[in-house]
Amino acid sequence: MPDFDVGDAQYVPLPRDCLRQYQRNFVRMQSSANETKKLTAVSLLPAKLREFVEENVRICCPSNVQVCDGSDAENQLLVNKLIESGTIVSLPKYKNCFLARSSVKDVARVESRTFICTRNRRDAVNVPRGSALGQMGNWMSLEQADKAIEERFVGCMAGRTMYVIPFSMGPLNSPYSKIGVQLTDSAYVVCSMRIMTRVGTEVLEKLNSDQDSYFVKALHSVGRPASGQVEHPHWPCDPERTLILHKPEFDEIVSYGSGYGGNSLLGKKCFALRIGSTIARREGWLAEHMLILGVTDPKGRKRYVVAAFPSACGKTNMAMMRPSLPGYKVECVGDDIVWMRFDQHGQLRAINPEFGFFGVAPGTSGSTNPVAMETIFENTIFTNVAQTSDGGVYWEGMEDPAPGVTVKDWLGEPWVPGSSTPAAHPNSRFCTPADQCPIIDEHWASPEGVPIDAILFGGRRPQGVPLVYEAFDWKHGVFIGASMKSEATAAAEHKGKAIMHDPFAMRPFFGYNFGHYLQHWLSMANKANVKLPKVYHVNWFRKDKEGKFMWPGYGENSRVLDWILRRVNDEPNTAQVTPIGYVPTKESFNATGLNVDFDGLFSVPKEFWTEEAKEVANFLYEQVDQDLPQDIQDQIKNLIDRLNSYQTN
Ligand code: OXD
Ligand code: MN
Repeated sequence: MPDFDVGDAQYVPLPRDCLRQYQRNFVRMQSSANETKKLTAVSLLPAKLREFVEENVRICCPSNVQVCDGSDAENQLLVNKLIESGTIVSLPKYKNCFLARSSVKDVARVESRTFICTRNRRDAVNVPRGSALGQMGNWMSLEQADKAIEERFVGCMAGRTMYVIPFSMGPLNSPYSKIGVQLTDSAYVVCSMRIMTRVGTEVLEKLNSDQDSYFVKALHSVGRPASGQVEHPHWPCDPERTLILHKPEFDEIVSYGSGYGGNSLLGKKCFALRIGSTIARREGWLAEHMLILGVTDPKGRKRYVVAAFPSACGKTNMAMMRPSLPGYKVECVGDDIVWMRFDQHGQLRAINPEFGFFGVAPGTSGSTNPVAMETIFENTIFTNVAQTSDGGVYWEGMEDPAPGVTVKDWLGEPWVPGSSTPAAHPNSRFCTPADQCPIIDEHWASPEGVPIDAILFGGRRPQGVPLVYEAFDWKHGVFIGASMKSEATAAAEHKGKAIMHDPFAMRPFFGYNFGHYLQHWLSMANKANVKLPKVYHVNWFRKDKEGKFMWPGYGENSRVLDWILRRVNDEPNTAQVTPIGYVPTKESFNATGLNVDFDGLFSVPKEFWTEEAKEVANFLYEQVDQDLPQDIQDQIKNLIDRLNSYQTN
């Protein structure tokens, strides 16, 4: 049984002249190629790419095909078109910034409609024990996927332009990078992909020069409701039939029905994480949901760390941190995704495969993330934030608008401070070029990546979890990643604040069976002569008995980085052993000038952890069952044993 019944959704009737229309297009493509001999003429595309385009033109029946060259001129034409159609409005308060309002039914990633499609279910997802429901991804058979695609895509682009977006994940000159081509009928997606990835003719040139012209195939349509009723003409979508499919065996992505974020900007979650993790497994590296930052201490020693937090848990804030500790400097390499591998010297190296930031807007302010506020008011597409009458944007957390300035909420309705509904949607976003970040690291686009010395895992844990602790070794670190949990956020369709398991912050992004993924992480230790980085768990969100946050967070998190650097630099007397890992000694953690409850922040309550260990063990045994690696089973046992003999005072 597939995880989702694609059902007998009505077929969208094939426009009668679809095939004829395709033939006309084809003739036009040929003649335009002859006239211009442009790299972007369909008939001059590398053979495999041309085949991919033509096959989908035949299915989707667009009235036009445009191969994107990534130029400013092309972008300007698309922006004009989007303004004309009412999809975006210009924000004259800033330079080259725009606001889009999506359909209310298309505001976040839809995890329940996201599938990994393989011949064998067990290749794609962990197979839970008994009748338990799988929590880490959904599987669909290849046959079901093909049926679902046919039901949705035939004729779906009639009357629209099909854009062909050649893009690179990672710098074009990096051996770690990969090329993708996205076909889409959304100009908004083209403009956003141009911010988030490296788009253009250089990618086509690379494809042309490569022997096998390898690229990941990504097909996207905002769709067309079967009823024919497009509810929100400025933002066509088909929420009833939205599907996001991945076929790792073919390195293919097919996304239908949504124009929003990770559902439609296919370089990001679909390619860089889901398909990326399957490629990484094949090739022996890691594709992860992590930020990358460089941190320099007062002695001028620089280290790079990566950190995995679930969506909307502050990765962007951390990646752009302004350290409160004097003499420290943080520089940003990336805020969401990392591709990393051990080099020939055994050093773990990472690249940021993205080119922009797709950050959550609400909560971003001069006090929480001043660097982001210096980054995002140029060349940015905002989506679902509120709009001010002086041509700017507004969201929760931002300074109140100046007197006399009025606000329209994300739905375009008048809004005043203190209203019962939010001004901006909780998952509203800014899409902004990374190189505008004033603290972008000088090596952020280095083809060889940056050397990584520490891996952090973290989540929103109101109870029981210390501010920071260190794994005893690599295997224990992998177990800590597997045990990650966090309060649900607005980045996907979940409601409320339930604490959810989110192993490695990858729960929505695994491209293959989580048990195999654990084995892959464990196998890094078997590579010859590798320098395994230290692994940490951090939690900025612990609350006291009154429900108040115990840690100020943001720039003060530099104190945690300071301790991590001491550990990485092998400073003596910096750690004490607890059953869950090493926590800082009081002397080694710089809390000078802060009024915090050190003992409370670092306590490891026996009762809480005994429950936690049981719950994590149940989760892992139930979810991963036969594929749970022996090393992880041993880690569970070791933790329980350590807790049993734990004496608290
Ligand atoms: C994101 C997410 O958009 O994780 O980065 O949802
Ligand atoms: Mn993310």
